[in-house]
Amino acid sequence: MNPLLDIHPEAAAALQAGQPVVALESTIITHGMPWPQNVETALRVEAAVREAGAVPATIAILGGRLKAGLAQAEIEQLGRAGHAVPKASRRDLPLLLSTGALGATTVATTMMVAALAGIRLFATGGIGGVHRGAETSFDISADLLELARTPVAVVCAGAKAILDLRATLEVLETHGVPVLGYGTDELPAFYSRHSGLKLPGRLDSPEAFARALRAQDIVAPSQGMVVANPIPQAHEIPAGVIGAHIEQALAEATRQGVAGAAVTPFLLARVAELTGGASLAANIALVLSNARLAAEVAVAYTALQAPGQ
Ligand code: PSU
Ligand code: MN
Repeated sequence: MNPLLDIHPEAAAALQAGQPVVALESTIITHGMPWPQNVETALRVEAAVREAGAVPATIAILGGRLKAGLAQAEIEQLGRAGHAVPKASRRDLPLLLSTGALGATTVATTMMVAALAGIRLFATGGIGGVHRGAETSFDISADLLELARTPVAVVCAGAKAILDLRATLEVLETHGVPVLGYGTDELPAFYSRHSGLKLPGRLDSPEAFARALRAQDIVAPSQGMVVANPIPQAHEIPAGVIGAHIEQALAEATRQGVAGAAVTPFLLARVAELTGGASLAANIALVLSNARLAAEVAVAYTALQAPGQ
């Protein structure tokens, strides 16, 4: 057992018994959505995982400890504090853990903690990626490098079009990370189902993803996977509608000199403001859909691990 890790008793019991567990991140709570929708959504996402037959484990840093599985009061504490909670990516862990601080885990650090706890599936909204203009800013999310070295599958709706999606796919390819579409061979673009970018493959059922994970366990046991699940049709915002708002948010970020870890939260908050409630409703719908799919894959994956399989 890792000396800095606390696994919630319910998740620990499920892992011990070989039952399905799904990790969830906390930066989406503190920096990805406004209060109180962030807390409502985090609790609904946990309920969606349970309904599909798995145990949720929301991950964060509390009091200098890595937490896999939070109490409802802890989720509320993070959600109310919002942007006041430090965003914790891989490079931030030594500082936050040694000073006893609170930290909201990104995709990268949620993967790290999930792997330490023995959790193979993780559901979120979108991953970080290569930012537009990265050829001069060098702004490439640590999420991509984590996917290359940590064996956790991230179920997401692709990456937001605030990023350079083509370059994001290229970096994932360079690092050997499988990006597989659920019922699609095109990278979903978060709010929109289509990006025009072809994926190397598609799979059409949770069982098919479970078999791919099992194959990866054998052939590349230290790598992650992106399970790209398009936003449900009814909640889609077409690229043509969201595009202008993204352009405006990007221009404001450049003008105001926003840099480093502040870039993603700035753009997410600005796009949400500019689209009114529409983008938030879409965001909530896709996270719930990803949570359900992650739980279904986790159920199928643990069935494959059962003795005699
Ligand atoms: N993309 C979203 N919503 C989010 C994030 C990304 O659509 O909430 C968050 C995730 O926690 C992701 C992080 O890991 O932003 C990426 O930040 P950065 O680009 O600074 O690595
Ligand atoms: Mn960055």
